[in-house]
Amino acid sequence: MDDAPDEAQRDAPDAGPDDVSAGVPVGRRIVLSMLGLGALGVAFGRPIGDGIASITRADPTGLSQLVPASGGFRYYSVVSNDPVIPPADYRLAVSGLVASPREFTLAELGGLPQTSITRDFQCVTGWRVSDVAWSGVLLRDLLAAVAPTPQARAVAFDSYDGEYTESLTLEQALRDDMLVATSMLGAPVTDAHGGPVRLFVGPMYGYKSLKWLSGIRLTSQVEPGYWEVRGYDADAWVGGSNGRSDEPV
Ligand SMILES: Nc1nc2c(c(=O)[nH]1)N[C@H]1C(S)=C(S)[C@@H](COP(=O)(O)O)O[C@H]1N2
Ligand SMILES: [Mo]
Repeated sequence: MDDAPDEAQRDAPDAGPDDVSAGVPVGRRIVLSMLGLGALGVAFGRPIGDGIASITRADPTGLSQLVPASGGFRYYSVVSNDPVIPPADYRLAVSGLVASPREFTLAELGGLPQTSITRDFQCVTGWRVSDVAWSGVLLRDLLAAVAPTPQARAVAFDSYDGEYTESLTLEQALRDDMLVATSMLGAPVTDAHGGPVRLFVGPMYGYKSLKWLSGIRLTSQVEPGYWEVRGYDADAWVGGSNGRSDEPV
């Protein structure tokens, strides 16, 4: 998985701890993020539109890399204050084009059929973690519980961080490698990794796997997600999108 310097610098669902070595303080990077693409285009001396602004922040504590449970993952967030959701307070709202909209508690998710998947996890910027174990509820089992209407063609996902969004076509969402994950790396999903519940979109780049999942909405068409409105592919197949040639996962 080579990661050309060019790619690493210009991009986006990245900017993990490596950015710290560039010597740009976190506060400064957040300011740049607010200025948007133009500012970064200038900062990196590139034409606007050539790359996509990146502004996931580094873990300010620097601790995430030291936590063994991180297992090679880098830590990403587009907000500066990540949600911390006590498991007892967690709710997942499923709404939109469904016959039976409802909310699920964590216990209710645990009462649905459980599925485990082990697969490599690949970020579009090049890093990959081998054989990551996930478990939770298959998205299609959850959707079956709310009965999408015939008008439903896509699924939109919202995060408790209030910023990040993702989406899938309904056809993609019904695959057997799309998980509403409550466990990752053999333990409950940690706060940093988007717990208590995050999405795991098996065959696609990491940016599809939204953290701190708050809502699932059935829609009539795909709503481009956070990184997709910033130029990344909505159909983010590993090795078959974003101009990359990674080995599929
Ligand atoms: N809410 C939210 N989900 C997110 C992101 C994010 O910034 N915010 N980053 C995405 C990207 S680009 C990747 S590679 C993975 C990283 O997961 P991790 O932070 O658990 O390593 O989360 C994805 N889900
Ligand atoms: Mo990513």
